[in-house]
Amino acid sequence: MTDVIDKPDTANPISTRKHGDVLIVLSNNPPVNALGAAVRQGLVAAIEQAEADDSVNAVVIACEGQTFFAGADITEFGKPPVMPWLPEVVDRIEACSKPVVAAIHGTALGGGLEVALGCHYRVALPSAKLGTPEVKLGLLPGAGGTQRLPRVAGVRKALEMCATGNPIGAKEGFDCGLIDRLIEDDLIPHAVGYAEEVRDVRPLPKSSERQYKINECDPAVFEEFRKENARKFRGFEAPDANIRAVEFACKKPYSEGVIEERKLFMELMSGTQSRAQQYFFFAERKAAKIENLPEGTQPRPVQKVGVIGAGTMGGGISMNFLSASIPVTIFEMNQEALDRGTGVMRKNYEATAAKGRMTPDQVEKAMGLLTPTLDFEALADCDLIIEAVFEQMDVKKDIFTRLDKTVKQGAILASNTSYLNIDEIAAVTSRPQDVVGMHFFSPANVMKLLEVVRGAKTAPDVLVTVMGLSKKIRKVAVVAGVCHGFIGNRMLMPRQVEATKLLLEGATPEQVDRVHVEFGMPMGPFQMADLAGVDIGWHRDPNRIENIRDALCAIDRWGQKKGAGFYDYDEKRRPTPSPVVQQIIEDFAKKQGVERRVITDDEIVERTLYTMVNEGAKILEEGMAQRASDTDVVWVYGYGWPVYRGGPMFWADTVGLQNIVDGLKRQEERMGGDFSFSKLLLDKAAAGEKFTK
Ligand code: T1G
Repeated sequence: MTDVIDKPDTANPISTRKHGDVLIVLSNNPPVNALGAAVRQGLVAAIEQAEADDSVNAVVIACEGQTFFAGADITEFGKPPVMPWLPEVVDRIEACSKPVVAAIHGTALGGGLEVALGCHYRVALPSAKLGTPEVKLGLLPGAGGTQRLPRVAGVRKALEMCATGNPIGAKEGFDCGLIDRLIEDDLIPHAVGYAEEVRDVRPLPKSSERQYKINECDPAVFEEFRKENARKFRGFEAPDANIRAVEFACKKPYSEGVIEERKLFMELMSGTQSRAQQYFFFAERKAAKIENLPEGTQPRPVQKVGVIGAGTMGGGISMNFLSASIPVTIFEMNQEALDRGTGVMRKNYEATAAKGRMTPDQVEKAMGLLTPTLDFEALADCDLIIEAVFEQMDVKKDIFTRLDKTVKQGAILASNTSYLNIDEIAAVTSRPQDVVGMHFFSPANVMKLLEVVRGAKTAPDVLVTVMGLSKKIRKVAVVAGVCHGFIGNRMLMPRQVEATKLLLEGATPEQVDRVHVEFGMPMGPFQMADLAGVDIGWHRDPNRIENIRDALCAIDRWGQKKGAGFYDYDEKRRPTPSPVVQQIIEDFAKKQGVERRVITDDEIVERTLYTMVNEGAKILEEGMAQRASDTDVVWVYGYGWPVYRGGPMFWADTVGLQNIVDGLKRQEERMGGDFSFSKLLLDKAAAGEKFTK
């Protein structure tokens, strides 16, 4: 859009100006032209102005700044509604007696796309994106989108956009009929030209009146779509509501469809899932903010990244930067390891290209930015070096000692450690202020979470640099303090401890895992152990058997990679309960004199998830996380906590902190009274407070 934007007048974000007989309606409501009350009022006023002015024969609606309207103003949700409602605004635009053209750039999302659908025509820059991401907020398009979109773009496209929330590009929009013309550049002048072309076309093409794309729809598409996405939509309410709304558009006239849409919208809006997903939308953005930084802290330039270790993590980490067009020098100790690592990276890229998500040229471009080396000195001129080697403190200390002697001053020295003490690592260097933790989650080129571990001496500009870089490499970064396991893994530990104790007391691995999967987790603790490797952190001495895990590892039951762990696996890695494991559990229980009993599903939730909440509260009270919502961001993006439950701390608020405390007190009795409560949790429960807003 135009480079220089007048200072926004937030009270009057909509301005109009005439170009010949075309009225240009412009929104200037940074940062994303959200359709707040003033914008809605301004749009209606502009349409009235166009109607009243006989010298106006057409209208163009466009936006200043980074994007066309990016949706309703989410900050207005839950507050008393201010007229006009968005559906009325969209209907008013469509009812205009003169053609209205939407000029789209950036991301026309949610209510923004609905405004565009209310227009008679839509033109867009090729770089523009169009979407209905309401489902990601636990909602559905509530301003006619579920009824207009299938009529314009077709039913299957509408289902995909509404139920998944994934945007499409302008070209795809043009191909399906959602966009009438792609404008290469100078969007507004060309949109005005388009408006001049269509000024006399009648009848005006109204999205709500188009029927042919509805009529050609095969009713079987709905069940097919549900089946195709059953796994992805499991546990969520909003996707099926979106499907039902679109289905309704195919059965009933528009006037009835919008009533059904409104009913479904209000049901979702009043539900816990939508509240959780709206909370999470802001939680994710809040995580990017670092509290109490010196004013004006600027990032250091990062033109070149070094990665030490070309194993699974080092390779995955490197791919994040290569995909963001940042050159990477990757160091290994021997050629065989280096070749294996770079080979895996290429294979991963080629697999992505095979799915059509990258072109072969992009693969070559990414791999072309990679410099494999056996020469440690080759890291000397990197601006950021990330160590991704064996999780052992002396190995890491040795590397950081070498880095300190080799790498230019001002470079950032990061460790990918998932548990170890960053301050201890920093202490072996002469530059602890340049040392930081960057804990990527495996597979590093896929998982979005990045824990940025702030050492006691980590400089503010190092943090600002890494947080900014994380956005560039499409990660969601959360700042963590230096403690064992930082945020995510530290909360994982008590969950695993309780899950294992439940086995001794009478639960089975499949029961514990089923409870977690029914809760909404992608897998339970024992499925996760088998996937990651039961032998992670094992002392490797088959004669030293102190717990169930030792017993499994001692007989080579290391998890999926060995075809057996807590479960037995067939050649397709399908799990079945193992009598061998059950016997091991019972033998251990007997040896430890544990009285086995029937364990209820509710107890499993209490024992595993309430203890996680308690640990999360300790993390907060120790200042190891900046805010409770950061903990939630870690667990949603790092471990697959169902976003429709907000995250462990949001969920605890919905359970009620006093109920959490009561559940933990029941546990304390079972344990003979030595449960370590978080003081913050006890205080908040006693005061009737919450962790999250
Ligand atoms: N309302 C209010 N604030 C919003 C907003 C919105 N819709 N979208 C973004 N912001 C804020 C955000 O909180 C952040 O604030 C700043 O803008 C920059 O955002 C009736 C009911 C548009 C792709 O779901 O996907 O329409 O942290 O960091 O990375 O059917 O924002 O700076 O204070 O994300 O460049 C549907 C949500 C709403 C779109 C830009 N629309 N937004 O990404 O910036 S529901 C959405 C986005 C609806 C109707 C229904 C992204 C973006 P702060 P950002 P970005």
